[in-house]
Amino acid sequence: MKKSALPDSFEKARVETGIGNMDDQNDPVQMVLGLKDVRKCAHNWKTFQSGAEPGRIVVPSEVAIRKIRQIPFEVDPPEHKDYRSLVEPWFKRPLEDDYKAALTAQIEAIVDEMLTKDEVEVVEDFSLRLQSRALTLLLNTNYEEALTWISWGTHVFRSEGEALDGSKANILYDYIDQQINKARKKPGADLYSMLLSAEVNGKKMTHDEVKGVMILTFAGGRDTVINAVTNSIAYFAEHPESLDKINNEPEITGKAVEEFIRYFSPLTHMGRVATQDTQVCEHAVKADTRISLCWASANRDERVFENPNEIVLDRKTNPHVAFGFGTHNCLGATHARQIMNILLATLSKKVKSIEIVDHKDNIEDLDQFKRKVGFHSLNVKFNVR
Ligand code: EMZ
Repeated sequence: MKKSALPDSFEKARVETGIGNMDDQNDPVQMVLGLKDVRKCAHNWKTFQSGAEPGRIVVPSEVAIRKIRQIPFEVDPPEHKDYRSLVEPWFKRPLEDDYKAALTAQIEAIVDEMLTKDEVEVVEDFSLRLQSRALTLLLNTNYEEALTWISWGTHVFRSEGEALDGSKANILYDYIDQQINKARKKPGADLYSMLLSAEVNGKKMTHDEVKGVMILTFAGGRDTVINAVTNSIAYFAEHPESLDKINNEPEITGKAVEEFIRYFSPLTHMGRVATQDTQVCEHAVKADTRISLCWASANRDERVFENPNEIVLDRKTNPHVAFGFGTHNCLGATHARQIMNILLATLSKKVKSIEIVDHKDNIEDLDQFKRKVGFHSLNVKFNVR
């Protein structure tokens, strides 16, 4: 098997029952595996809520390390909409020309730097730095802040080998407190200041509400973006003809981005809490228990995708749910797509081939399922075009 392959761990369960079961810190999860069922449950926010105890809809649950509600992600309609419409225009800024130009400059610089090295460890030296620097654009904050964020490593709530790490989470929370207080004293053009000056339903947001938006911004797009970027590099290493194809047919770049994101599905699943006794795929779901919407499985659903386990760069119809589905679809998707678009364009323009020297897989433990999500480390050599 190719090193860049991410096998579908859910096929058997999806085909046989449509449901997978996992225990998570004694709060079990029934995983919904088929695309149609995932969509149906995502749509049904009254029965499957996001506004449960903070941290509980995340799998693994973050209730032990987080008391603050992430906003708008852990809020249900109708309040959800008030927050979402406030932050939405800000998170669409990646479509603006200035933003694109700045992001392109960042990505070209880091690719150029990689081309001068004998060997690169992609996760730390490339993806983490790229993600952190790009985040300064999303927050509209100083470029130097990226150095602090890089020092936190690839996940803000987890350290290597540990599921969840409360003391690590506290570093993020303290940092955000400080930044909010700074912005309150001296407002600027950054996201903190925008949130502090905004009103939701005629009221200023509280410190903890601003903090909730910021925690989501830092946590939601961290390991997900890092895995997407790293997995792209691994794929190109083993499919150099894809670099040529995108270079020769740049118009397919957008399609290739969607296909990578479908195949990688950087966020395996997201939970919901049932508000009443109900059923999914003829399985009973009791009130106050959890289900998860398994994007990674849905994106390999053989009833929807032809050759689901293959990357087809210019796949025609691609109704993937890697960014979620319905009211809560990913707020950071515009930024993530822009990163991937520019990354693919830059690599295909500048890089001829990539050699994998060494690698260590990152396998997510989902109880009865083990899923490769990317790499703990990936050593490569970039060759200039
Ligand atoms: C949460 C989640 C959001 C969670 C869209 O995903 O991402 C996870 O990586 C975080 O741990 O807190 O933000």
